[in-house]
Amino acid sequence: MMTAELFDADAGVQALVPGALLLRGFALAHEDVVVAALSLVVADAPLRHMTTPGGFRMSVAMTNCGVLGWVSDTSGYRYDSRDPDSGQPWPAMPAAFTELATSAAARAGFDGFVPDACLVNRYDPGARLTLHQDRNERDFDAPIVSLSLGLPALFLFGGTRRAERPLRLPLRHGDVVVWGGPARLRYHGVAAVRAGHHPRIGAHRINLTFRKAG
Ligand code: MD6
Ligand code: FE
Repeated sequence: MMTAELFDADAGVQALVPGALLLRGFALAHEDVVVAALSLVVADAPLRHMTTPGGFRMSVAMTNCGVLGWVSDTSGYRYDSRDPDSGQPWPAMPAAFTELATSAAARAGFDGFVPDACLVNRYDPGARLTLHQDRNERDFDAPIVSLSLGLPALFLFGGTRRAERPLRLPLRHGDVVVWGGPARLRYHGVAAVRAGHHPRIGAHRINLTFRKAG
C-alpha cells in the first residue's frame, strides 16, 4: 500500500496545455490530514445544492472555507465572506489545505500562491458540471489549484471559446490540477459521475478548488 502511494506520488507532472498541469497523486501523501480537515469544514458549513442564476438546482452540492466563498443564487454568482445559510463567516481555511495548495502551485511554477477561498464540490452519482469559465475572481494572475478525492471523474478541458471541443481527462483520488497563466480562462466542466464506492470517501466524488478570489 505504502509503496503504491509513494509510486503514485512520484508519477509526476503531466503538462496539459500551456499554464495547466496535472500532478498525479500529489495529495496522497497528505490524504489523512486533508480528509480530516474536510470533515470539520463540512460539519461547520454543510454541503448544499445552490440555485443557478436561471433558477435551477445545481446537481453538485457545494460549500466553502476560507475568507471568501463562492455562492450562486437567482441574483448571480459571486464571492461572499458569509455562508448565506447560516449568516456566519465561512470556516477558516485549514492549514493543511493552504500547504497543499501552495506546494502544488509552486510545483507547477506558480510561486507564492496563497488561496483565500476553497470551494468544496460534492458529486453524487449522475451529478455533473457544465462547461464554464472561472471568472468571478478579482484578478486572473493567480492560478487555481484543484484537488480530486473519491470516485473518479472525467474532467472536460476546453479552449477559450465554449465551442472548442474539450479534452477528456480522467481524474482520480489524490490528483491535483493546477491551472493558470494562459490557461486561466479556459472552459472546463465535469462529465456525469458514475456510481461506485471509494474506500476512503464513499459513494461520491469531492473536488476542492483553491483560489485567490479577493
Ligand atoms: C471539479 N472544477 O473538478 C470542478 N475550475 O469538480 C472546476 O470547475 C475547476 O477543477 C477551475 C480550475 C480547476 C477546476
Ligand atoms: Fe471551474
